[in-house]
Amino acid sequence: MENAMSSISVEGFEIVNHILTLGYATMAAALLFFILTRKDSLPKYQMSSILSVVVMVSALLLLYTQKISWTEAYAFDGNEYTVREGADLFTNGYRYLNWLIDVPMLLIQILWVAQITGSQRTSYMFKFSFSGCLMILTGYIGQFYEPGRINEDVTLWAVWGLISTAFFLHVLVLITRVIKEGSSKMSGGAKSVFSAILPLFLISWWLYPIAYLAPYFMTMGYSYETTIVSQQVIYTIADISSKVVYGVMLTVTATMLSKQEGMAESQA
Ligand code: RET
Repeated sequence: MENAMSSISVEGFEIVNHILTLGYATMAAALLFFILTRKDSLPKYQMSSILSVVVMVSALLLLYTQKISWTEAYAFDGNEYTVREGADLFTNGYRYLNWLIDVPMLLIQILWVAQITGSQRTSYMFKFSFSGCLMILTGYIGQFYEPGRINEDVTLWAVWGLISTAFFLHVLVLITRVIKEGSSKMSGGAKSVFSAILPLFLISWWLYPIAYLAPYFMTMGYSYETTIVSQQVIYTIADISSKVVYGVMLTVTATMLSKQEGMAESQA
């Protein structure tokens, strides 16, 4: 395990480096998009854009940290990349802590576009934050024991992963309800775009538990390199879809709703 864990080919190293850079560059570009398009919708929808801005700033900083953690963990030995003596190990731990901020924000921002208001909104905000945060915290504990780490413990890794999945299922039930309720109040283009958020959500959010499982492939004979490279690629695809594409779809829906509700071009 020691040896297998300490080397990565030039291609593998570069793919991770490039994909992490793509990740934070996308967040930076999207940050500008959400700031610049906020006023294209009526004030009652603008909280969705504001929360996207919060998510972008936190993800931008985290993915940058993640890239630095990657480049500092390995050194080129003229042939391949090996773990640098005395360096901090590369870790996904920062990601989990970033999700602690982003997950509640992403879940809550949709409530404004779905036009869920008053005490119903407060109740969803509480439930989303509760289950979202517990899903992340239990998964964070579990990832310390993933196969291939120094203190690997497959049982603990699986048990915490399953507890986290129970909270995840609760989140999925709630978000399905919110999207159905929201789209039932809409018509035309806004309804189509808003309804399409459900499949996007289901696919992109399931990628995270799949990435959590990636280290298990090592016990099935895949190399450390294949595992870690595929894990980082999956995380980046998931991050771009669950934060940026999702946020853009909410913005587009809000803009269309605002037009239908009589917001003139000149007001935008
Ligand atoms: C964990 C642990 C294993 C089981 C499950 C998980 C789910 C994670 C999810 C994360 C979503 C993160 C998002 C971040 C955006 O910034 C914690 C990996 C079910 C669904 C959307």
